[in-house]
Amino acid sequence: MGVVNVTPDSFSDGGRWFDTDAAVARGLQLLAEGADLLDVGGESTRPGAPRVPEDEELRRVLPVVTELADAGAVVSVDTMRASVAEQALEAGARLVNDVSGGLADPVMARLVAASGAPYVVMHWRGHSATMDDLAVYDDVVADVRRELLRRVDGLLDEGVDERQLVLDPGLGFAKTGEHNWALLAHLDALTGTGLPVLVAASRKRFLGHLLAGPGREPVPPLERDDASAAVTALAAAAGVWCVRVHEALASFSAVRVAAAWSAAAAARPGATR
Ligand code: PMM
Repeated sequence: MGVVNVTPDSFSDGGRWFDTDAAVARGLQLLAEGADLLDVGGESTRPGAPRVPEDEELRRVLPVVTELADAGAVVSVDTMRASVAEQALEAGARLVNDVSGGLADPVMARLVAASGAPYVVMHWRGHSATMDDLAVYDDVVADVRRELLRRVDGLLDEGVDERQLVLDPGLGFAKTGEHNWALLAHLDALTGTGLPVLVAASRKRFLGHLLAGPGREPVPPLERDDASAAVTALAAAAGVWCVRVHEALASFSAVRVAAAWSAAAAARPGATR
């Protein structure tokens, strides 16, 4: 899944694809580099970010969704608002990616149920303005799994079909770097549910800290792509369904390496996987 952020202020690529034509061109480039899906979003969720008004989010997202869908892309809309999801689906989007897992907008679950579209349910505890204060867990892997499965139950109660659901641990959303690493190292806690899993580590702050080393300023987002691709390889090997990334080419290669590796492991006589 290639990221098309139509925002002036995303931490990872803020402003680079803010204009409709630039965003569409970026989407087409990601497809050419191997992306299967394009995730179009109009609201930055970086820590501390204010909310974008609905009309502004629609103004950013709809023309880009329309043009990319018309060009044949499988488009996902990255939104917490049911109204935006609904109009994006009408404009040709085929997935809804909701970082709040339905918690930010009480209408979202019913909209998703009625649409039948695949729905990414991310682990979320609160809006960007406050989320860093909510990064408190007893056991982050068990807590995130339990809270996500509670969301799944809530969504099923509102008529969403289990086959629509994709789980996402929500790296960086009310999570410290240590929390993110624990979640990545224990992806089996989510893949073991039997639902498809999406991981979005690309260019996130914890990778910047890792590369800089202890006590140093994190390396800037545009220098985190190699580390992002390394996460893709390991996540793919761990059985995730999708990785959400800003650069498609290296992750496309990483996914192919992981697939060849797993196939060879399974092909050995007597192999159990
Ligand atoms: N992270 C961001 C935006 N959308 N969607 C999902 N499903 N999971 C995420 O972790 C996620 C997301 C923030 O990153 P960006 O500003 O680079 O888009």
